[in-house]
Amino acid sequence: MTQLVLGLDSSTQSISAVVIDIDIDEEKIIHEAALNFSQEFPHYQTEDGVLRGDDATEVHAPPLMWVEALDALFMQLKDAIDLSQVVAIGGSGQQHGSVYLKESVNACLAKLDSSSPLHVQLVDQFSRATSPIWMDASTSAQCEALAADCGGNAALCEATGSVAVERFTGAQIKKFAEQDPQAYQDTAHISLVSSFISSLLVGAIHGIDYGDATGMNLLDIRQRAWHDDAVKSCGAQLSKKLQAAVDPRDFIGNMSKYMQERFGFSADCQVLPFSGDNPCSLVGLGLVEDDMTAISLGTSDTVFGHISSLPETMSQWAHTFVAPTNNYMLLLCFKNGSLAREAIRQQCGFNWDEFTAAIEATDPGNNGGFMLPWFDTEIVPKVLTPGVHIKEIDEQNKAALCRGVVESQMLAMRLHAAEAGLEPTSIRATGGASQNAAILQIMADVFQCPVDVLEISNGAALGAGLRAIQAIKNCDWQTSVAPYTQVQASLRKEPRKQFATVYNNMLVAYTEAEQAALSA
Ligand code: ADP
Ligand code: XUL
Repeated sequence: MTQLVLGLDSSTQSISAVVIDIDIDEEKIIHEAALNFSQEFPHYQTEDGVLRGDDATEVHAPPLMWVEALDALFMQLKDAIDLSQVVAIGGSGQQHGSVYLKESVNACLAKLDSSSPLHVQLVDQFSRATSPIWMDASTSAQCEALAADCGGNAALCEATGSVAVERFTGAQIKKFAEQDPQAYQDTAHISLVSSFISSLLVGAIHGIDYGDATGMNLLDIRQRAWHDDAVKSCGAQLSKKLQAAVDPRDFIGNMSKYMQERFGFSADCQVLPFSGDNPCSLVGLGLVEDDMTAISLGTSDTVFGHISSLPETMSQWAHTFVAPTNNYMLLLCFKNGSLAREAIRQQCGFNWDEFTAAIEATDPGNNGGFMLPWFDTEIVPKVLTPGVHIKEIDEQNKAALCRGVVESQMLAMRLHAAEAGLEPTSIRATGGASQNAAILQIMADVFQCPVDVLEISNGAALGAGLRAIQAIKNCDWQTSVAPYTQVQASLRKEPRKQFATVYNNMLVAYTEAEQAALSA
């Protein structure tokens, strides 16, 4: 009998699914589907999936929209495939966003009527109508207090994997508890986007998985248990509202009766706790062993990789999350990614082909010219006042500016990734700018390791599905993910050894310039 696995991703703008056939000699993705929140569910009045208030730092989303979208996606999938063949489901959610539920939610989930959509029956179960999401930056005061309550940011980072961060859930809960104590008291359960959706599937609220829990500033990353001081700082009785965190590798239950009756799932279909989109993408890119690192060149650039043990000292630049393997992942986010490359391209009046030709017309090392590419405020390193510092580049020399911005970004990534404990021996590149071969060659030369590209459009949903395959087959991670995460051999960029010294020297100059700018 055909066995299918479903990978779901509830992201900021859409919910999507990949369906994988796991028959021994025929492993393949047989179906993909997606629904865009703002386009398909305009009655929630979101823009690109989010609600913005008068205060620009506050960004929320309506959790009921996610519920309606889940129901609609399953209705669509039911028409396209035989859902009774799905043996396991894994899922991913945008990280950090939190859902606030009343005591009655479990009773409601237990007696759902399969003739009626999920959102109609859940409408009264939220103690907070909207969910703060990862784009919310309104909690600086709470971050300061949380860090102070936990012995300072270095101690908090050592304990939970990250310094206090505005979008992380701890500070978001703390703000809610302070500003609306009655609604906080009426909240019996706090879920993340990920655990909320998997709770809907099994028909009962369950604990958050270790991976997404490390995006909250609340989990003791070593003990895999709530951190007493952090939890106390963020709200009264908080650990009760959270339940114990769960292992991302263990199924939490089977599809509920409602899901079976409404969509035709089998009673034997097992559900893994959903996790964050970044942990799931790690698996979707095939990064399940050490020394495997990915660089995503999107709006922001991110460097992330799998590590099997924690570094001696946790980097305050990086976020350390528990990975779906139950080991760890490091993630560094550079805000001035495509933003900086596009700013230089526009300043030069180039299209991408001209930008690429300009890079190719210049020499590696750019005759010593580079820049600190802080067109906007920066996360790594923390730069609050934007400013581009050009070093040894004639600003009329367009080609040197194009090479300069890319080389400088790669140097910054190499520098800070190494500080966090990531020294890649191979890199998998993804994101919009990874289609640019000249940029990939600079990456290979600066890091002095091969760079591969994967053709994956939805790494989070795929990774979620691969997590479920690993759990159902109970085989090693590499065997589970390798068939789906093959690199395109013809696109590989090899490092050119003759430029190793050039970039080692440049790294020293870059580091000194960065330190000087930060201490100015
Ligand atoms: P997001 O983070 O929003 O998902 P993407 O991964 O889709 O972003 O990347 C989009 C970015 O890719 C664009 O902003 C653009 O700067 C960049 N991009 C697209 N084509 C090229 C190219 N040929 N060379 C370099 N950058 C490119
Ligand atoms: C990671 C982060 C985002 C969200 C949304 O810390 O905030 O990547 O997970 O995708």
